[in-house]
Amino acid sequence: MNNGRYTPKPEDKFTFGLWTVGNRGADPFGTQVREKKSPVELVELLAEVGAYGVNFHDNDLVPIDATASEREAIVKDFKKACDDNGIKVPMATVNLFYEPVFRDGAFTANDARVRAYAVQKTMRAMDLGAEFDAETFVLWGGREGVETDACRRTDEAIKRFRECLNYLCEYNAAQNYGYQFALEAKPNEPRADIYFPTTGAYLAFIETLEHKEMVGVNPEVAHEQMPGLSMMHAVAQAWEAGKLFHIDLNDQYPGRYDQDLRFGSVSPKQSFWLVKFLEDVGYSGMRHFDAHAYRTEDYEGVKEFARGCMRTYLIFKDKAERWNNHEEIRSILAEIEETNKDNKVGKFSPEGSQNLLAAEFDRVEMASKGLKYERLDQLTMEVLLGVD
Ligand code: DIG
Ligand code: MN
Ligand code: MN
Repeated sequence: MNNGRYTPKPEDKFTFGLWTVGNRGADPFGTQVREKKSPVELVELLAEVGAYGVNFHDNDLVPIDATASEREAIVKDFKKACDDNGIKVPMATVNLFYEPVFRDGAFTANDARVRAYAVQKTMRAMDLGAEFDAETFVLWGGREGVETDACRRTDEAIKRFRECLNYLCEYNAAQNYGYQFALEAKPNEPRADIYFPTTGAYLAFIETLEHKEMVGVNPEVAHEQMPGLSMMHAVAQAWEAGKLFHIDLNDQYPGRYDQDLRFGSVSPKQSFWLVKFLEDVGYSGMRHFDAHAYRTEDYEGVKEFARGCMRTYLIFKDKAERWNNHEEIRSILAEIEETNKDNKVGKFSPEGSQNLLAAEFDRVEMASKGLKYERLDQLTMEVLLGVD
């Protein structure tokens, strides 16, 4: 198994959240099955499996009721553990979803005090991340939503969310932290409906912000696949808009609760297209696995889970290279490109539009030739299945 070819290296930039390898296996129908590990022990585990970095919510590292001196000691110990193990902290985030105070939302809550507290908590989480030189700040609005739309007008919720983000962007500038904010969408769970349910919804919202240049997205595989969408298409749109600031990799059966399964363990073909896209465009950000091991596992199983995430990514990266260099695939792609060379619509001009209006198109001839996509997809499957 370990022939070295798919062994993670720092340049792969594989990261995990403390909450992922530290997940103790509780679910809505059962209590924890794994003992609690400290942040220092989790950093040691990540170093052992070959990860590049670790991420945290504020309270994954510093308990919400910690005193200033306790916070100081925790930060000191964690910094030492990261330094001793060569583990970076590329991303930080804030937990605005666990405490009862956020039961009606955080930035969109009806109680203005809750909104103010959520902004305060986020600023403090930004301060904490900055102590570790984190460059990306993820915001997942897990509680920003409703069970009943009787509670508030949706456009009012959007305005409140914008007000808090504009404020936090100003704080980022005032503190000279240089964070890129990455907004993470999810359609539902824990709320019956979460505002901004998809990455596309966030891309539209970002354009309405005062400091939109500071704000991008953090698409998650499971969250796009829950409603049956294509994760790669969401990522491609974010990339094309210059807004792919981070990514959460895992896997998911469409139409089910958020499963956060090991990367590539459910939908290898979709995972392959995603890895191929990221590698083809030269995405230089973190490959963050926001996933956790099965409830059946002990910590040796958790390590296998983490190794499996990274190994599968590297296997698909290798398959993408084979696909790009496959002779017959290249020849079919070249044929396809032939029909894309001329007759471009291009930029509008009055004269050009008159020419286009006068142009003759033989739509029967254009529809007459097969496009060889069956062969192209079969060859893709054979690359994936290792028979080619
Ligand atoms: C859930 O997918 C969310 C939270 O775990 C966290 O806020 C974010 C960070 O990647 N993902
Ligand atoms: Mn998730
Ligand atoms: Mn996530």
